[in-house]
Amino acid sequence: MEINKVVLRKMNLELKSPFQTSFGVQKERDFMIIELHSDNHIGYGECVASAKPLYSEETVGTVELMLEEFLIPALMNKKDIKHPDELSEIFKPFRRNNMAKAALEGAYWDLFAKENNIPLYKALGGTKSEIEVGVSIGIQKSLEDLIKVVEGFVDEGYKRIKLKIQPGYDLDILEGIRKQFPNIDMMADANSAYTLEDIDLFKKMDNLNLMMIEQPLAHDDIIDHSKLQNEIKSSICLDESIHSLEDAKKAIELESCKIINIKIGRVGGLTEAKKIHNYCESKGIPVWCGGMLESGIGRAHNIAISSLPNFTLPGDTAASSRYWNEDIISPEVTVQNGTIQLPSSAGIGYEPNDTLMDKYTTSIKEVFPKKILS
Ligand code: OSB
Ligand code: MG
Repeated sequence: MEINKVVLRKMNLELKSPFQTSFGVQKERDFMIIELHSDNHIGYGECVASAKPLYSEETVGTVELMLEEFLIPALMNKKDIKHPDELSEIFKPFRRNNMAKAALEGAYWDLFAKENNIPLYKALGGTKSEIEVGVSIGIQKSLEDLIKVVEGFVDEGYKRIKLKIQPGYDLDILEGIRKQFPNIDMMADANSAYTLEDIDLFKKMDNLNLMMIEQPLAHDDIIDHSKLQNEIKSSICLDESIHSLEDAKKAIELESCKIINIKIGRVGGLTEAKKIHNYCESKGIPVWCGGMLESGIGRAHNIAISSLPNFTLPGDTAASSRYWNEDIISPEVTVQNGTIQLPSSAGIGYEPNDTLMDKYTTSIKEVFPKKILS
């Protein structure tokens, strides 16, 4: 598979409504798209790093540097690649920077699937023809506002509602929603806002029939999560703490969680995501695919990986219309009765719209072949 051009685009999309978590408010999404060009096809990858290092240490700026100085040269210098699973080995000497690695690997997977004329989900070993999806709802000004937002998404058919929580906006809010919606599948996501001192708060949440509590404690912890999991009935799901198969193995061994949220960017790519999926399957740990407020390109990769059999819980891969006034792909991602149909065309299965891509591109550069300007 001959790659003859690599293009990096910085892009900006405005969210339909601000998204507030315990680590900040996002009104717009800055992200990067990688294009890998062959003679006949373009493979697309989205980098999920944000403008600021609040969810993880990576940013749009750090991924640009990593890609240009290390990852793209390493890929282009490797001549005899037969399968995209080899990319994670090529990138392994470079520590961390998982979102940068995942973006480039994702573009390669898309190109590989297109060259072989198969849908990406089949190239990954996916077995489902549709996936179930939930929605992640940011912190609102009041319980009344939140009830209205939840109602809208429940009416749209989403299979599970995730509520962001933070100290001072937690138990009362969850109780209020549970009272209003006694039968919905619901969960909470704290994005690391609590410590073990809050253990009584989590014990009280045991009465609310939550599907799980996502990442209650520190972003880099699995020890305190194990202590907490031991003390509460609700399942803990780890997000921020899991960066690799090794992390997943250790968290499961320590009983730090009963569920894992797999994000392709956080774990360094689709190949590592598959490995975590397979390991969790062997241990009876259900997984689901998290989201990072992706554009349609990143969303398409999330949909593809969610077709693997142990993605048994609804993911955060909501419809394009949940985030954007116009998404950059056609068709847009649509959700019917809380499900998304896997696209059947080759690669990611959604075509980036050139006009909209250009409209939301803030800068673009060809990084291979390197142009020497004298
Ligand atoms: O913790 O899952 C998270 C968005 C940005 C960063 C972290 C998270 C999230 C979400 C939204 O919860 C997921 C989505 O709808 O894309
Ligand atoms: Mg999360």
